[in-house]
Order: sequence, then C-alpha cells, then structure tokens
Amino acid sequence: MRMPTLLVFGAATAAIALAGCGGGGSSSSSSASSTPAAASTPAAASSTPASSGAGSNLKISADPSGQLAFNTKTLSAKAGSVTITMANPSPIAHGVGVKGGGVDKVGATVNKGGTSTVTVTLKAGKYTFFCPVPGHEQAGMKGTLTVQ
Ligand SMILES: [Cu+2]
Repeated sequence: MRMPTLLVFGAATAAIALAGCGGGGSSSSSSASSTPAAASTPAAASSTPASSGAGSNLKISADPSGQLAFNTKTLSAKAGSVTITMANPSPIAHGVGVKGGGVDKVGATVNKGGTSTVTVTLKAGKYTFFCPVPGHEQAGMKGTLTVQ
C-alpha cells in the first residue's frame, strides 16, 4: 500500500519540478533579451570619457641644460586621442611634434618657461615625436611613441 502512494507522490513532484524548469527557462530567455540594453550602457559610458577629452596625456620636457634632447626617448599611449605636452626649461627654444603613419603635426615653438602642446588621433603603431626647430630632430631631439 505504501509503495504506490510514494510513486504517485514522486511522479507529481517530478512534474512540478519540470514545470518549474520550463517557467524558469522562459523567464531567463526574457532576461536575455534585456541584455542588449544592458550592453549599451557600458558603451555609452565609454563614450563619455572620449567626449570629455580623455585620452592619453603625455608630459615630457626639453633638456634643461640646453642639450638638443627631450627627457625621454620613448613614450607610449593608447590608440585614440593623444596629447603630448612639453615643458621647456631650456635656454633654447623648442617645440614638440608627432609624425608617422600619415600623421604630421607640430605644436608651437616656445622659449624658456613655455609649454608646447600637440594633440593627434593615432591608431596602434609606432610614431616619432620630435622637436620641429630646424636641426634639433637631426641632432637627436626625437623619440619613439608607441601606440597600442
Ligand atoms: Cu628643440
């Protein structure tokens, strides 16, 4: 007498469990359809820094003793907007520019105490940052900017 009762009870439990699974499956598929909306939120958030002028901001300086050199030969930045700001503590006028890969842009040439800034939009690759004052790049006032 007990055995059949347990079997019926067990079968009913299994049926309820299956129904529960089916309901759960349909509700999870509806939550999956809301995923694109959730995914668009990070995308909007990531566009905010770009519109606010974020990007790579690199700071360098000219050699303070008057050597035709920057204080670094290598810079690295993330792809996108890249700004290089060069302080000039040198008695010689200097500036900063970026070239390579079709890019060729220079900032102002500034005297001692000034800053030269150049902003470019770069894809991944290697570029050259240099001083646009005639003769300075040739004398070694340049370096490699690696964009990733
Ligand atoms: Cu220079």
